[in-house]
Amino acid sequence: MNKSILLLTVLILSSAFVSKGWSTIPTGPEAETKGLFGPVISWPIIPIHVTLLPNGNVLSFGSTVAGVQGGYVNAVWNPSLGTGASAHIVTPNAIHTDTFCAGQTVISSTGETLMLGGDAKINNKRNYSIADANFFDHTTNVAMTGAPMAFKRWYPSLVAMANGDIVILGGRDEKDIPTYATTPEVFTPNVGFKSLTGAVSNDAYGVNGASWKYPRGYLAPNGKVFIIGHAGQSFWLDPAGNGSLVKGNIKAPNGAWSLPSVMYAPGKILSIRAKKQAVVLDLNAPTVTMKTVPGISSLRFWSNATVLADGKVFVNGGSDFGNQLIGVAYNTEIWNPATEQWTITANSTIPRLYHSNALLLPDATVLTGGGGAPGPIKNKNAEIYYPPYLYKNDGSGLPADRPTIDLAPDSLVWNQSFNVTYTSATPISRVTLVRSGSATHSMNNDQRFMELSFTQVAGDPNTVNVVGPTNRNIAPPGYYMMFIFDQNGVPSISKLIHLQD
Ligand SMILES: [Cu+2]
Repeated sequence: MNKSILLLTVLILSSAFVSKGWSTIPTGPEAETKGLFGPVISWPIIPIHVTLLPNGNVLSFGSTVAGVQGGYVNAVWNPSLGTGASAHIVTPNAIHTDTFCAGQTVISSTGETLMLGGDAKINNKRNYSIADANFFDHTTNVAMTGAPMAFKRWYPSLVAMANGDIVILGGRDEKDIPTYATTPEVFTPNVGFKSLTGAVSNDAYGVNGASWKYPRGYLAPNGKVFIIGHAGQSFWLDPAGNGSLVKGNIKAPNGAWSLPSVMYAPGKILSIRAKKQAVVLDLNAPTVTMKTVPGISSLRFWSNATVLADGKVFVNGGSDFGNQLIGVAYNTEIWNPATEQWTITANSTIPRLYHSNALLLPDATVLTGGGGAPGPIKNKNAEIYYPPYLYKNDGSGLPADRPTIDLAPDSLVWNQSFNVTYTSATPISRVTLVRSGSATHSMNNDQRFMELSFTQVAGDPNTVNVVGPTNRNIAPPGYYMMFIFDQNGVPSISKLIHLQD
């Protein structure tokens, strides 16, 4: 598309919204234990897919501005401009691909958001698959097309690897007489796609157990991809050469493709299963172990799980029946990895069901939003959740003073130590790193959390020396939010850091 036409379209689309100014942290009783949701925010589309971009903006896509299925536009929210309409822009998808129900992740080496697969309409019927590869550039807010994948994919998963490659799993290939993309592919930036013909499987990402629907794959400490199936069976995918796949030793309780799993610590996955069950899978030892932990409070089909700045896991949304307003979980809950216990937390205003989303933001809040297309309600809106760590521990319900990061590097290599200069009323108690997320369909397998060790710089009360990630299987290349915490456990706004070669 001609750039001047594009710019004009952007201006026209964005001028339809009126600014409401900056958001402020809401206050209220119990905020220090339950957190709070802010007011409902209008969104220019249904945010079916959301990604935190390298510049701290949030990309969303998946519906039209009318809230109808169809990823022909990309919406970009700039949180530093507040939550009003002027903080959003909408740009046309320049190559007219429908990215509805695609898979997406940020490519570390280019900063582009890779959007793979999606939807096609044939004879006025929707949900046919496409093999399109789109690249969204956050510096121009424009998506452009590249050479396609070998397979059409509707509902694929993308897994960022230690060398910067991206492994693509699953998705439906043909619709009328259904076939599935049972051959994984590897995308190498600036090179292209390679099919893993040695790792074809109907069990791991094909017809069996609906395993083709956004397979839950995670880069593990051993450098391979661990897949926890919706039906419980685990798999190991090694993308080396032509790829190979073996069954894992673990079979988890039956789950659902509408229930989330999250890598909340290096090599550790909290997985929500059917019947409110939860398990922790530990991939750190040569043999994976599984531990049953206390379950969630309700069934929560189409809930989302988000690792917070402090390593706790926030679960929001869902209902007792998939995409129905029956047993809606307005409440939320936080899982503490230290105690493995859940705490019921604040209520949202809006049900968050199918095609809803959650994403940790650089200011340690959580963007929750979307739902619909199809669904009982069309949620062209979002709500920001403010976790308990943002509040004073004195019962006042007031926001706590936050430490601030004054100076930290923009990028890091592995095994690097670096200084962070800060302002805080009390000494720093923790430094954490959370990988920027890409979420859709109750899945956000890009997010990962780690604690960083640090020492106070001698004679300098405002500088800590931090040791960055040492292991690229635990911290693959990409964009990360670094938070510092004060003695009260209050996190700073993060510094976005690019971990790269
Ligand atoms: Cu979908």
